[in-house]
Amino acid sequence: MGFINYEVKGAYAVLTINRPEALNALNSAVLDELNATLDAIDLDSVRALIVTGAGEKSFVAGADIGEMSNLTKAEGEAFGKKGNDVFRKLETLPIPVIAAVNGFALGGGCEISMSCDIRICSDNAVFGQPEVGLGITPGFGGTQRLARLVSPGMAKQLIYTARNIKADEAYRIGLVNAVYPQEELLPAAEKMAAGIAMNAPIAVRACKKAINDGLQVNMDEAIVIEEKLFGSCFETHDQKEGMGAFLEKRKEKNFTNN
Ligand code: CO8
Repeated sequence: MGFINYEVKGAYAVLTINRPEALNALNSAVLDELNATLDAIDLDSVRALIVTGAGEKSFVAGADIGEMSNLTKAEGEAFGKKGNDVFRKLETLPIPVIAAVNGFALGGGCEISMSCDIRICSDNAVFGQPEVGLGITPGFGGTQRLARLVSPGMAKQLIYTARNIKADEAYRIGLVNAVYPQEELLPAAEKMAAGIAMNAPIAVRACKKAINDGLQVNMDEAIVIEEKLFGSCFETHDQKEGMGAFLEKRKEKNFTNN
């Protein structure tokens, strides 16, 4: 282990991709370690996750171009699957994930941020899908998630032109929710994570699942997904605690994820 730092801070955790000598580019070893770190998260105690990059220059500058440069077609497809499997694990992690994008988020870096539930960034952040300039397509979900997050036309423009965009444009097109000075980014992410962690985890997780699963189907099916998850919250400790606290005019709540 050495490419991923993982620190639990009370009810949330901070996962830092740590390969600063290559601007945190994702090679196979980084992806393997990221995968193992996600598997090891204690979901009984951690209620939100922040993903960021080491240093003040780069979040993740993409997949490792050196490692990819001599791949065969089959190896290229396998490398794409490797990244997609890890990113999908991140996307479907039961707890909310906040990407604190602290600089370059290019190619696989933009793609990993899009696998998170929420993106906020520093004012020096740069987003882009430069792959067509390298002779490949985005391969870690970029063609799919960018088109779902911003308009399909904007996604196509960014991907076909391989043009990088700065933080203010990423904010304008809805790719990030907020932009902060570098030194305020992590504190803002931690404040958001702590705020999420104060709410009933059972309900927060059900909301994540309802939104993610519901977006994949038509509205008739989507509202049934919501109904079932809504119903699943009842008779739980957290539902009784949340409603009990309101009825008793009590501020403190003891949510247990049960
Ligand atoms: N891969 C490998 N090494 C990298 C990468 C990368 N993506 N990005 C930066 N580095 C390395 C540089 O080679 C350099 O190493 P060294 O010091 O040994 O020469 C070091 O990081 C510092 O980088 P620079 O000197 O280039 O720093 P600059 O400040 O001059 O430039 C940039 C910063 C603009 C971010 C520049 O490094 C750059 O353009 N990087 C590449 C960005 C890019 O094209 N990313 C997309 C890669 S493709 C991709 O992500 C596809 C994902 C899907 C894969 C699917 C597989 C099939």
